[in-house]
Amino acid sequence: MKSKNAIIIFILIVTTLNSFSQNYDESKVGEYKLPELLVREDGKDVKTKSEWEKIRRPEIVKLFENNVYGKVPKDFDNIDFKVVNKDESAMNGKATLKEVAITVSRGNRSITINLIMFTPNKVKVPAPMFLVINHRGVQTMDVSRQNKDGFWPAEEVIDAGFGISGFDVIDVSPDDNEKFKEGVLEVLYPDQIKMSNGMRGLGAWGWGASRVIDYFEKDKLVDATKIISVGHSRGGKSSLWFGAQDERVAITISNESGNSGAALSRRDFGETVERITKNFPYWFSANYQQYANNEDKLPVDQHMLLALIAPRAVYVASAADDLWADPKGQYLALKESQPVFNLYGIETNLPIEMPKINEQVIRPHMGFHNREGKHNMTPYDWQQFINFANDYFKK
Ligand code: GTR
Repeated sequence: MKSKNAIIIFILIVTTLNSFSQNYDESKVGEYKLPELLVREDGKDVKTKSEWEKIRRPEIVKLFENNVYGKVPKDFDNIDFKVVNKDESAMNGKATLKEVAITVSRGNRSITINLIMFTPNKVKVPAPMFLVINHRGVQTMDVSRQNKDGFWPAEEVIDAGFGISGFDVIDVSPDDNEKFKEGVLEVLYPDQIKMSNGMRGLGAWGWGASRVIDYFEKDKLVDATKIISVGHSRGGKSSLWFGAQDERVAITISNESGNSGAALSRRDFGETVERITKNFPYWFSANYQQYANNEDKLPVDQHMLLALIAPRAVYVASAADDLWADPKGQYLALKESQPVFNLYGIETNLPIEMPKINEQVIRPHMGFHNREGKHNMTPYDWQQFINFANDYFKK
């Protein structure tokens, strides 16, 4: 009897492990059919940018809201900006540091986002600004610059003539399965929590980034027409959803965002919707759960998210050893988003094959690289972002 039980338990364990096993074998990816980007829900083809903007784009935004990330609420009563620290000779005089408390209220309740920003002193016009949706903790953005973290290489960015900024996502929605509600959800938008298409972690972080742009629009040191959103991994997923919606973002950058970010969900390689919704349910609206192991039923795929960013610019970064995030699936999604850019007359023309490791591809309004090495955001990645932004803003 005992041995029979042991066998049953063993079989159960093996089946559970198997149902979670990840595919890393290109020959086992299998066939998949992506949802049509340019066919409207009424079956008609989208042939012009006006049909895209008036009909198909809003349809796709709604599909992502209702099935993946939840709808981001827009209303609040007041927003207040307070510069709590300013140093015009930061980084030995080459930058201005500001720490800004951004307080947003609805009714008599409020939350505060603590923005950290450096702008280059050598730039006499308002500076283009990188904005990082940062889930790695405020210590990665040390204002004293004692700790120089390659994740947020402020000196290099300043030397290149750009501003760099960021906020810790904990101010908006803690990155935690239990605590994610403590922040904007419980304080400002409690209704969202009950809604099956309510905003969750990734959407909330983007909501916070939008409030930061509200501030940038008032700061003369910042060129608010040149905001570059950056996020790594989970932050990259958030950056894409944010950049797709907030049209004040000029360039949206996703660094190794992988599943439910820049990678195609239907491509069975690396992380899956099943894994991500099990491990991180609080990043997504409750409705997303139904697509676990059921990706073919998703009415969207991630190329459509990238396409929502058009005609503004999108940049997708990968790392060669980061197979969990499926570098090839990210490149394919970028390629599949091209028809929408082309509707605007933008000749994106990405190469058919994924570029070689460490070979950056810059095309009009679109860029990609696949860095050697592991899952991380590094000064090398930042150098590619700067190259791309320089090229894009020159036009
Ligand atoms: C992983 C998760 C990925 C990615 C990553 C990260 O555990 O499966 O989707 O978001 O975390 O944020 O570093």
